[in-house]
Amino acid sequence: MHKDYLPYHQSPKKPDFKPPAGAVDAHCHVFGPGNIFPYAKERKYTPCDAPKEKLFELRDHLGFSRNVIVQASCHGSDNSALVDALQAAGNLARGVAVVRPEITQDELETLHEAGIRAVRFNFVKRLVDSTPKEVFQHIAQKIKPLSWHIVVYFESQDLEEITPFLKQLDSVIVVDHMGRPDISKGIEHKDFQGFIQLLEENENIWTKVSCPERLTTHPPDYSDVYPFSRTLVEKFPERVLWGTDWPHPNMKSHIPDDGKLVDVIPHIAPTKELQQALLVDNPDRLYWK
Ligand code: 0GY
Repeated sequence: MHKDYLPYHQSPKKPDFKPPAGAVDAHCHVFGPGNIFPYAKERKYTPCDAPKEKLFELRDHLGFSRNVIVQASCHGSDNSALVDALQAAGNLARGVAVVRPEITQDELETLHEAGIRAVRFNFVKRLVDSTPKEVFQHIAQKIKPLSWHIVVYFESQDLEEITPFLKQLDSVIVVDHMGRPDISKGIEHKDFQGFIQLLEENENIWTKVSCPERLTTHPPDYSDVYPFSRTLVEKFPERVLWGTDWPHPNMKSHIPDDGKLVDVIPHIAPTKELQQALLVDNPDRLYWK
């Protein structure tokens, strides 16, 4: 672990909000342990180990039933730690992998059997070297027979450049962390309105209303992010997912308390129906059917 790296919270509070039965934390990671699953040579950061046992403990502590574990850039395209966690979780977890364009159909089938249901395309420059769009297109074609979807991670200033590419992809696309809006600009700003328009015009595009801890301008109070998440939940109740983002790689401002993150949910999904869709029905449709 790098000396400036903030490890995850060691004793998160028990949330006041009780998630519905079957609730899914649809964005979290496992890291290492590095002595068994070494970090990738090309990584841009070295995290603290965050092994599967700790993730499953947190899931139970927070009152969740299931996880969607997302391959993070520090493990590159070696999905071994992720697959190991999926195998240990059985039906209680699904995964999002990062794959090389040379991957064979047999290797994809093996990942499917382990519980992988999507690939992730990462455009965030501080996390990965850039991948040509043709390479992503090639991968998008390869996963078609498996009916996987595509998770994309980018920052709001890149939305305009990426939009034509997103429109070419005809599978379901899930945008991480609401496309990382600049909260200080407010929800009326053209960037966030552009993101809403993208979802209005493309019914195959979903988003995760996650990461208030990264987006807020006054941590650890996340209330300035609520209007953004709530707008998306209310406008697109059937195309939103929620996740903790545990173990919160690359946080600089503070260490988030995962229990407090769960307590954000009723502020952004204020009715039982919206909570059921966000936490159970939507992830079920995408990952467990
Ligand atoms: C997240 C966010 C980050 C990191 C990664 O793949 C990753 O390394 O996704 C980040 O630093 O913003 O979703 O975990």
